[in-house]
Amino acid sequence: MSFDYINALLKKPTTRTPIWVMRQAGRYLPEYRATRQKAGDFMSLCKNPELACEVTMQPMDRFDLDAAILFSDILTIPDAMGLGLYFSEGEGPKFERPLKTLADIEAIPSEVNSDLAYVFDAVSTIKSALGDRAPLIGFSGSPWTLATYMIEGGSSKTFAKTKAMLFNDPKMLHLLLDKLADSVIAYLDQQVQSGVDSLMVFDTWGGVLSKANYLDFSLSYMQKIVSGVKAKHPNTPITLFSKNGGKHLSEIAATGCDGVGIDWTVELSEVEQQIGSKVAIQGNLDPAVMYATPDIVRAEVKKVLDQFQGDTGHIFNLGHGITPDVNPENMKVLVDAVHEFSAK
Ligand code: 1CP
Repeated sequence: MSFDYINALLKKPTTRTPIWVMRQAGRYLPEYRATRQKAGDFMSLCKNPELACEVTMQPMDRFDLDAAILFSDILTIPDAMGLGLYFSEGEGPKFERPLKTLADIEAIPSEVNSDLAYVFDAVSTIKSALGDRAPLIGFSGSPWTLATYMIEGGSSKTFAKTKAMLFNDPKMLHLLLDKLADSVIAYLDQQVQSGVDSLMVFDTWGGVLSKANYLDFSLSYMQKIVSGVKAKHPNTPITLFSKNGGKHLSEIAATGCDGVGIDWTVELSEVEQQIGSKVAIQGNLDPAVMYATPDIVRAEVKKVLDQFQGDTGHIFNLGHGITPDVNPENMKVLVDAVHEFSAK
């Protein structure tokens, strides 16, 4: 099978610009909300391969998307490490036992695949449902982004505890990040063995670090992941996405990854000039455009497409996830506009 999404990642010819959307299976879809209700809570949905498959397929059935993404979460690894993940309504993820001491970090295992069998089962279930309709994207969080949740005990605005550890006891943080990198490598390896066609690493919080600390505490571990996974699966494309990482794109592109995700705070044309000869670029429509009228959505899509000069190597996406209060009709407008304007 030849897929535009995979071809674009490998900078091979495509029939048109492929598109998928971060959080394409999610709360903006009424059918997602119904399945989530049926599951009881969010983690029960993730842990049920049939239901995870059902929600993965919902946006594929509604829209002409060029890739599906495994329905799961980046916090499955910390959950499997025993931190006690739960989702409180409207408050996002929380951990019952956040990491506080060196002993806590020494105690966590560096490979948790045996407790993540539900993820690998979901991958094979989704692959059978997808058939050759579209490729399947597997993913994990970056070690730095996972560490912030594990140390803060949930979402954060200041990252106070994680940054205190970074400055007070960098060795301790490095120990955690190294263990997380090993567990991510094993996790992504098993996702590929279970059938995913490409991989993405979400570094949602890399952009809150200074340049030097970004390279030391975030990018170096993503580099370890790219090298570790490529050693086993040289032909599986890997995309790295550091939100707010616009100042580090050359360094990201030098890791040996195939694709670089960008948010909407950088100009696609400038990014293409900077790294477009080395890697494919994924992005970068402002997710807030999805609140505008259909005509404006189409016009904004055209602006993004017009910035990209090459024949291939662009994967259209929003610069971050689609938000829960977007009208699903606009998703159809978005996907169809990308295909219409980029058809060769
Ligand atoms: O209430 C609900 O139904 C839960 C909302 C939700 C959803 C739909 C969460 C909780 N996770 C997900 C699915 C999810 N998460 C996917 C599925 C596939 C798809 O894209 O369709 C993916 C890839 C993720 C990845 C994820 N989870 C990231 C990285 C990407 C990003 O958005 O930056 C992060 C940071 C998380 C943590 C998380 N899980 C859920 C929420 C609300 C959050 C964010 C919390 C925060 O802002 O700190």
